[in-house]
Amino acid sequence: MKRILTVTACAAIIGWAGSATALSITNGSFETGNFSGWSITEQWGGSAKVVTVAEAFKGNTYTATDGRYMADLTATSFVQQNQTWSAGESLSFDWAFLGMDARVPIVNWFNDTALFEIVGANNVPVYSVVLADILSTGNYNDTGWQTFTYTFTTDGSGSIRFGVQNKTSFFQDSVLLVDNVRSAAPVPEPTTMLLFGTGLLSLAAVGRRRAASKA
Ligand SMILES: [Ca+2]
Ligand SMILES: [Ca+2]
Repeated sequence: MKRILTVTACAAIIGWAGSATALSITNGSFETGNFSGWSITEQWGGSAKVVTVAEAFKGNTYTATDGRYMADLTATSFVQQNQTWSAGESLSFDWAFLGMDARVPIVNWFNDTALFEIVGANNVPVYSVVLADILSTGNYNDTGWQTFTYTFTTDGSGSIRFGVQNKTSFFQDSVLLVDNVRSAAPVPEPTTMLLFGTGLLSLAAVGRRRAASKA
């Protein structure tokens, strides 16, 4: 009987471990002071830096939302990190868009654009959202710090990617600040919780019997 209970407890623990979050963000707050754990793409004079302070066009000053450092992505540049994820997991991060350009109406020139993307294993974006652009923010305007949360709908692997694109010209480089990239654990499934609970009860039973036999 004791052996059966112990096996049940082990099975419960394995079941619990199997439901742990699969996302594992490395250096998501950039507190190493660099892009350790991230890969960088810089195009057309853009640059990706880790900084402690950034200034918007109209003079607003930005500092990190978590710790001391944050990512400063100046158009056109991206950073990305390989990840594996499970359906139901969530990813959150803080971001601010510092518009450094003026959009030309109708033709939409110079509409610098900040993006968050999920990139599939074949390096093709499977999800892409415009966090902000000059159109939504206003000429030479900045958004203040915002938080974005994305919930994965299927199991998968690939990369998470942040960046900002210069549009129409390579001048007046808008900036995307990112900090505190973090995962949120999925809600455990009821069957897992039941199994885990059964395991705890079994462990308690074994412990009680051991205590009784010693006494
Ligand atoms: Ca940070
Ligand atoms: Ca620009």
